Amino acid sequence: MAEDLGKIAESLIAGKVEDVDKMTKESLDAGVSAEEVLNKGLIAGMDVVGQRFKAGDMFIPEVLRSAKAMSAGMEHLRPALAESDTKQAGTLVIGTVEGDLHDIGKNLVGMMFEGAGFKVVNLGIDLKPQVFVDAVKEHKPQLLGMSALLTTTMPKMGETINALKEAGVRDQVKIMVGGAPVTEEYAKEIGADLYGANAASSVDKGKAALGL
Ligand code: B1M
Repeated sequence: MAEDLGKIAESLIAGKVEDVDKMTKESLDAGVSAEEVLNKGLIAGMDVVGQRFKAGDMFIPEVLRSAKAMSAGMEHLRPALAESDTKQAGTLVIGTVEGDLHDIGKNLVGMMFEGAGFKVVNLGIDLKPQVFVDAVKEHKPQLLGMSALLTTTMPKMGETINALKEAGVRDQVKIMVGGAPVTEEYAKEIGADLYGANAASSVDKGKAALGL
């Protein structure tokens, strides 16, 4: 079975969307857990894509195919990851900050929160601070999550927190930030309440912060 997960990773690296789609479903049907398919198949493949992209061995069109393959696989995991006995632990509003188009990690975090019984409002990508402010006013979430994958877009998280303060709604929510370049120290520096290193630990931290 480990071989099959390796094949999912290889197909993801090669950008074979249909193969990843099919093999992910087959693995789940064969009884492999969603967490294993995610970590040993999809994320393992995307880690390699990241390394090759950095090294200049892969280019944007190829990375986009791999991202599409990852999203196709994740859709099969959604029901398992979002399966929950707990109803309505609270509401999470989540989005990727302005200037940033990366959404795979943010979507994964959202799915995991769904699995923990949260109502999740996924705002999308490239979001101006005002969009987060409006969403807090509209949805009155207990948690607000911001994702940034680029060092150049990380400061937008701090700008958004300032916009929430100016709008007088900062104290209504716990703010969680995350994404590959974000650190615990950075989260503190910009005045976020919580830092999420990965999807699973983000859920644990979010629940603990709300006393759940
Ligand atoms: Co981009 N990209 N990319 N990219 N891309 C990175 C981030 C990069 C590290 C690649 C590299 O050089 N090694 C690099 C950033 C360098 C930096 O700033 N330090 C980079 C670059 C440079 C760029 C462009 C600038 C390239 C260019 O145009 N020259 C460009 C920018 C576009 C833009 O946003 N304006 C760009 C474009 C793209 C694509 C569009 C091609 C594609 C994104 C497609 C999509 O998302 N739909 C893409 C991809 C796929 C990547 C890599 C390869 C993979 C990201 C990913 O999905 N990882 C990435 C390399 C890497 O990260 N190693 C890279 C899998 C995902 C599950 O992990 O997103 O880290 P991740 O999420 C994790 C945690 O971070 C955390 O939990 C998740 C699950 O465990 N987490 C949170 C994330 N958000 C959270 C929020 C939370 C809590 C936890 O609370 C709210």
